[in-house]
Amino acid sequence: FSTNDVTVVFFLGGPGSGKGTQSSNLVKDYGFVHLSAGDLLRAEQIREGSQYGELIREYIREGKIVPMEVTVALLSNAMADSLATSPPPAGTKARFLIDGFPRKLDQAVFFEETVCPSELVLFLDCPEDVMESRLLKRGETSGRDDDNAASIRKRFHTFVETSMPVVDDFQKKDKVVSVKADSSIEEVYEQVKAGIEARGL
Ligand code: UP5
Ligand code: MG
Repeated sequence: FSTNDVTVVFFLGGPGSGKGTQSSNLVKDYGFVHLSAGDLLRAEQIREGSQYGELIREYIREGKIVPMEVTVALLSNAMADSLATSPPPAGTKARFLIDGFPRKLDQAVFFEETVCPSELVLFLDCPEDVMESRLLKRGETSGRDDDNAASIRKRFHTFVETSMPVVDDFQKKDKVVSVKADSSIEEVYEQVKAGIEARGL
């Protein structure tokens, strides 16, 4: 597909900051197509015949970042599929909300060079203790391999060491809309809306 036909917004924030939750709102109100890198990896992990199943399982449990070739291929395939099955109305661009990616500087560069540059980066800023209690609570029912105390600690470490530098880099380029994410779902969403509308999206 041509990058002229799509608008890409990256949606970043720590584990449990609320990316998935807020994405549903944004899909409803702004016509975004939501692509969660984590969801795509979990689907690939259980896909029959996948050569990456074991690798993905191991990386996710350890809170490590899966080699980007795998993730970028899943994302760009999902974008192409979406454009093929539900193309945007004539004269409009498809809007992709890419949740939980890029998580490492080289991934950001690689994606923007080989797939599509981003228009904006939406960042949910949430204290670790709030994210931790949300994830432990979700872990009671989520069935996610990484919603346990040990994996959560590793995910936080990776986020601080490896993923925050991506946000900081986009901030230097003035592409970030940052929203405090420790209030209610509704309150966070009001801030998200105000932030992206101020940027003309
Ligand atoms: N909740 C949400 N908002 C709330 C609010 N305002 N008030 C009260 N509760 C709130 O929310 C988490 C929980 O909190 C839910 O129970 C929700 O109801 C509640 P959610 O919206 O799911 O938060 P989210 O930020 O999406 O959390 P998630 O756990 O999905 O974040 P991660 O970034 O950790 O997970 P992801 O799926 O993106 O990645 C998982 C792993 O995949 C990574 O650790 C990594 O190993 C791998 N990965 C890669 O290797 N590469 C990638 O590019 C992407 C992922
Ligand atoms: Mg999520």
